[in-house]
Amino acid sequence: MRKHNPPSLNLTLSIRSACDPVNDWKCANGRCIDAAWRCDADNDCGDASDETACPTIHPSLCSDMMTIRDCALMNETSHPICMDAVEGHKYCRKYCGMCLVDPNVTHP
Ligand SMILES: [Ca+2]
Repeated sequence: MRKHNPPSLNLTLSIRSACDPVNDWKCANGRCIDAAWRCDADNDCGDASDETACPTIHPSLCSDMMTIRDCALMNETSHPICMDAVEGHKYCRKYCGMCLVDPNVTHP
């Protein structure tokens, strides 16, 4: 039997009206994005609201070398990665928020 393509794709699927409270972040324009996309230096909302009111970490200090699970594990060791602002934000860019709860963390 020959496959056939659906007559049209529903392009509205990517614009959800309700954000998942756990996994999503709601843009100022109402769009929902993956919460991990907030403050990752990419304009994912379209209005850049996901890149406003971000932690005062210079984007150049951040990269995506570790997963959120990796970062969580690193924070559970005897030398939590979040106690070192440089390393923490270098390796856990998308999860910088994980490292901003301790006021003793020093920033370069
Ligand atoms: Ca973003």
